[in-house]
Amino acid sequence: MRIVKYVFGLSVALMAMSLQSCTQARPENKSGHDLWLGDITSPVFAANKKLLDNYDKTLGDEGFRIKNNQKGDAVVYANTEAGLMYGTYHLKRLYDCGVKVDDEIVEVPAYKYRILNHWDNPNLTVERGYAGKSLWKWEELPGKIRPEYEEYARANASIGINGTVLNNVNADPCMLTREYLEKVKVLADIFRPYNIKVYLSLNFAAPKHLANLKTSDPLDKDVIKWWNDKVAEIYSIIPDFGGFLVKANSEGQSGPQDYGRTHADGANMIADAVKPYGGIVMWRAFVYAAESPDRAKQAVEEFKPLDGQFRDNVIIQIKNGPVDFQPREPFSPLFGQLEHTNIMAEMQITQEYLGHSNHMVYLHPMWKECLDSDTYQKGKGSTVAAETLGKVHGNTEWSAIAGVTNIGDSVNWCGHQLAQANWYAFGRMAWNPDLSSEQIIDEWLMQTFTTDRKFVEPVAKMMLASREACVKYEMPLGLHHCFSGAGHYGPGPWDRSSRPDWEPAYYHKAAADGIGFDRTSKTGSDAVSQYHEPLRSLYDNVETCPDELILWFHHLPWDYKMKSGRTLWNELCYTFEDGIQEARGFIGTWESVEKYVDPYRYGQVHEKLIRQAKDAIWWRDALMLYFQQYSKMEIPSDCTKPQHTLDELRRFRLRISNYETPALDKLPDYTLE
Ligand code: GCV
Repeated sequence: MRIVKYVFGLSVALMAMSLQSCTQARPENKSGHDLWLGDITSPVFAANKKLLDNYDKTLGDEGFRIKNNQKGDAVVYANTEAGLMYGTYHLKRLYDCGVKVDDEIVEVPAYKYRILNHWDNPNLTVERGYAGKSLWKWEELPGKIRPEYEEYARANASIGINGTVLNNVNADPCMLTREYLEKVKVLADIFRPYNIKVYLSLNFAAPKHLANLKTSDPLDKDVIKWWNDKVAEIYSIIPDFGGFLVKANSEGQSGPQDYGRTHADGANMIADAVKPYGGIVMWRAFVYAAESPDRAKQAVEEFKPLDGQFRDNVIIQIKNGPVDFQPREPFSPLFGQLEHTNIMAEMQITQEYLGHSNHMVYLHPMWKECLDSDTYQKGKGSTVAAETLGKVHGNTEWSAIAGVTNIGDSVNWCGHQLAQANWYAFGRMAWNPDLSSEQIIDEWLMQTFTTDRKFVEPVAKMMLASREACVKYEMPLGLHHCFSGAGHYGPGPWDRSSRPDWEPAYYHKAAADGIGFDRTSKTGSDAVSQYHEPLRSLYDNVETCPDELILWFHHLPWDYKMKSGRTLWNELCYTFEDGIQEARGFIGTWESVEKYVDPYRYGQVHEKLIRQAKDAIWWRDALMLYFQQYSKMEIPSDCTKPQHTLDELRRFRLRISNYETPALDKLPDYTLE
């Protein structure tokens, strides 16, 4: 038996049902378009929706206007059905949040392409997926259609998502076979009424794998022909196919460099193939080589020389930070280094490095920190948001943003009852990057639980604090990538790997003389020089570098005197301690709102918050006991006492794959007494 699934709260699920009934009953208007009427039983949907007779340029193809008519009823106006749909969802959101429409509302999405990236494999595993198996049941498609497919589309439409990449960037070539394209078509047909286009990740070596060509060289005429034919086939099956996402020459994936060609050669070949159909290519900048002395510099080193060589329908997809989705990274300097190339940001909604679906971490503050960061490329105001919106170089028609989803087939969709907030927040941010973290979490809580302020205020406060708490207990002061290689869950500062840049020691560089990665201009890797002034100097100078990134950019002695007056060692200990105490505090907050939540969701969240607080101590124990071997300093007596020895923690083995989150009872014993 299937338990009721909540999508951004039951209210949105109900909304979805209303939309379904209204889709079936849509009459034609005189302009030949359908009217989106809504459910007449709900006061909100009783409101009128009207397609505009004359195209209103301010609204474009997806925007809407809401105005009260003379009777005081709200009316949604738009140029398109998509606009009416988004307006209806917006009205529903206002209604659920108790907001009355007084003044006229005009909403237009900021980014043109608002895309989810699924890292789902054909065998139903999800790379870095912590919410069960893949939502896409490939073995059942195209014959059997699950109701979740349409529920997924509605949930996405309600927050403005208009594209989805269905499969993992570590792409199985089989996704491009006729057999799979017929399955993809079924999903595309279900998503189309919700204004969602389907995209696929491609395997660059597909011509070799699928057609036995001798090469996949992007300049080879047979290879070019193969891609052109394949793309024609795809569009004959899915006429509005969105295009491709590509991970090339990264972590073992094939790419143009295998044939002595550049990323531009590879991207352009695919871009030329999809261009006649209006398709795009999102080419990832996540590339790095094992032998490099500083992985954080590599995206700029690879892509800056190619600036201006990419076709206009290529968008370079850049992770928010220069390394890999750590709880805090400075923004990727590549956002400020290209002038004649379209760029987009890739955020990670799934919590690969933030406690998977065991930890409650509201991610919007992290993404907003990146989007609001100023690259200074063209002087003040060249923020990452402005760059990716195309406002800095005047290429707004290619503005795009991607989020690696946290969605699976788990009953609550995202593995943790509060993790849907991140899916929701990503969509809202893609629609409007100026929305505050406070507003988004307020909206989500009201739609998902209750509008009672006695619930919303404390829980919003807790969720707003959660990202910073996670930073404190996983990577204080910019200390990054100390994760266990086992699924990137929990600490493993001692871990070894087949590649140096997959080992924590490559990043923390703990030794008798201190800790941290020296990226300064004089003694370090000079990664600071990939940032424009005044950031370059700000980060380069240890006196001005912000504490939260100090060990990202500097290698400092254990007794270095911090701005607080404490030694670096003590500052690390007390930052961990703050993280531990904050995580413990979340449990009390949740207990204080028990009466507002149903027992099922209350219990699930409570259990996980307890584990989160225990994990915070585990992180502190592992890192500080390990570093103590070098610092020879003591953990201050007013900090939480370690509960395990270094040896015990080193012996602990978490046996999980990259496709799952650990069961709570498989984690090290900790007590919160
Ligand atoms: C899909 C990190 C993750 C990988 C992921 C990769 C990427 O390295 O650990 O699982 O692969 O990023 O973004 O391509």
